[in-house]
Amino acid sequence: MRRVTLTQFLVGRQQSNGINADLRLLVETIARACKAISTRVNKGALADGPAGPATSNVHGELQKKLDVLSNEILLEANVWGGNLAAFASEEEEKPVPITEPYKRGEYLLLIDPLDGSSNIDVNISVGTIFSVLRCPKTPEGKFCEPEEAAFLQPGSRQVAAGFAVYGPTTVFVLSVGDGVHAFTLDRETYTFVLTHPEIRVPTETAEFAINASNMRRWEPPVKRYIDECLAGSEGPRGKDFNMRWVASMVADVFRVLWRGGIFMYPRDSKQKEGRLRLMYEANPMSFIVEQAGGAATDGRTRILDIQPQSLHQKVPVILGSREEVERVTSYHR
Ligand code: AFP
Repeated sequence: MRRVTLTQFLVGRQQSNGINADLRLLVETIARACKAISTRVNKGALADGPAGPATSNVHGELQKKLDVLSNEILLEANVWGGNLAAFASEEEEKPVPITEPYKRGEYLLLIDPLDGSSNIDVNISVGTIFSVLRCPKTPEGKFCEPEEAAFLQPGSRQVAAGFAVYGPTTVFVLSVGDGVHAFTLDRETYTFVLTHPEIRVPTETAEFAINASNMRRWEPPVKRYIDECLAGSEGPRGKDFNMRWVASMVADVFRVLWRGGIFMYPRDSKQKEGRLRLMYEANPMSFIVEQAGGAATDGRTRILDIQPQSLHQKVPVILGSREEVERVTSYHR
């Protein structure tokens, strides 16, 4: 099969008017930054110089140096292209507007620079998640000031989204609104090569992903769904289920995309809005899963329909094989 690189794929989408040059440059720049992050992640403890002062992010979470470095790599890569109005990140309290001497463009980029970072020290896959929106315009047609309010758009307004998984291979998963495609990093040529075109989430599954240690805190519909899975072939589902939980959303979601499954981080009596962030975790992953034929709700509402209230708000997440998500959502109703 002829190898198609990410650049060739994007040029093809541009020529068929699926995307414009600015969006193509944005995706290529993000992918290039992910290559740099992948190289740094793969060095692991070999790369750490003298232990620098640990810092904490806006949520008070201890930032491992790689979180901070990944955020810097993505910001520096995207500041000069003239295609972004501003940049929002899990690691930045406020959006970072593009300022002089750089030119602003029409897009807003939101990222989780290093998702799953608590897994770094134990050599488990981590990744980068990104979401692209358009900067809103005033009635006169001028771009709005790219402050927090400009970002608070429902996930259905995303023009592109995706994620990288830094695992046994580095995979770059992308949708520009016409399906989901994954590219594997060829470390000999250092290029992303199309390896998983037109990914479709299997509608049925026998595999669920949830952090079962929270079981005592779940709401009844979630408890009912998981109990039925655990009852297996003797229970109402009439088949046995398997469980996986990597605790890196990028790894769990890639598995769901490729072999089916349901991924759940529901609200519970302790984490009342769940744990995952709407704008740069749930929305991009929900966009990808829906583009691959799956479904994503917060238990009651389609995630992409949620009107955000703040940049770092959390949301319960139930996503994956459409039949399973619809079952869990029906239990909530
Ligand atoms: P970290 O980035 O703090 O490791 O959190 C990862 C994450 O946001 C998401 O990637 C996982 O699905 C989820 O949290 C794991 O949460 P638990 O540690 O509660 O299982």
